[in-house]
Amino acid sequence: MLIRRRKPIPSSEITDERDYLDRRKFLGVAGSLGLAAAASSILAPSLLACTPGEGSADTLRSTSASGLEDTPNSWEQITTYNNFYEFGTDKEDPSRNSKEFRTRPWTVAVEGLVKKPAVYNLEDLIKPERAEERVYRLRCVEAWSLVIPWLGFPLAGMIKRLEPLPSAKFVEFETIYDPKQMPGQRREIIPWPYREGLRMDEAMHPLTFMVTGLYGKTLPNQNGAPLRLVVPWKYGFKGIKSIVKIRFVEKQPLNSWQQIAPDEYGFYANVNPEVDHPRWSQAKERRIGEFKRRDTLMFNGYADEVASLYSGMDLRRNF
Ligand SMILES: Nc1nc2c(c(=O)[nH]1)N[C@H]1C(S)=C(S)[C@@H](COP(=O)(O)O)O[C@H]1N2
Ligand SMILES: [Mo]
Repeated sequence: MLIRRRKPIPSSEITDERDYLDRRKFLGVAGSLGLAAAASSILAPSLLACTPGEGSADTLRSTSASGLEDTPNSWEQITTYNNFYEFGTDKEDPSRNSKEFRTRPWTVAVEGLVKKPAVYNLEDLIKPERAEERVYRLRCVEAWSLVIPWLGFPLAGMIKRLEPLPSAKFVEFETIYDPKQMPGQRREIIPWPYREGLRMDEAMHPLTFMVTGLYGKTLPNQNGAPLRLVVPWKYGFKGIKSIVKIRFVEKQPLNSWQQIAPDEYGFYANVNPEVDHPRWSQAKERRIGEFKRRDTLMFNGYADEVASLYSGMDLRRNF
């Protein structure tokens, strides 16, 4: 699971990545916030390379609190070491098998306890959102981690526009089911389609992010194009990819991994070094590209921002 084969890095990608890091260094801390706000359109993320912008106080707080001290992993690492079982279970499978995956046209069905249910064209759904960059740590339940410069927008704004009813206590997400395009779905690896869920206050938290890009570019298919969720204080499996359905519900939904192995995977899946997976410790992790293991941090290092969501809850029971 931790074996990583090194492949030659295409020169086009080296250039992009170095440009990106240089830009950050040159602009300093404020600069990367400028960069964060510079994407004037999610659908044309390349614009962000040349358009300066100003960062809001919001971006500033959440970005600086959320991983700027970490050096992002390389484009190569982020796009070839993936979990996306729809395209196979080996880490290299998603990058190999998702090349032809069609992400346009793309619709997202909004259903359930909400005032504006509809099948939205992706473009219409995300058009009102302002793109920004967030450098987040991703901690996989398999005890490895990556640092990823995502491009996207907070889920909260989108939810507000959709106007959930007061009875909506949770939000559920589904990945596309398309075995013709997704070889993994031709086998019963897990019950398809992949499902995830969040409590409404988790979904509305300012760190919770809908992702449409990576390193200032359009999201590669293997990372969950065209639209995926990222919840940085939770194990990576909460970050459902290639979303086609968002449903507002009253009762706590069942997520795929919980459905498969309820003793091993819970609904909350908050990163917690003190609660071991039944088959391995969660106390440490290996950052991809490093040899020495790091300590895993409570809530993946985002405790200051999110611990209050769980005050009074027994996090050993609600794992
Ligand atoms: N639809 C779907 N979403 C998924 C997965 C998956 O297999 N299918 N794997 C999850 C897991 S276990 C992790 S760690 C992250 C990995 O995201 P990345 O490949 O972009 O780093 O995606 C999550 N989202
Ligand atoms: Mo994971």
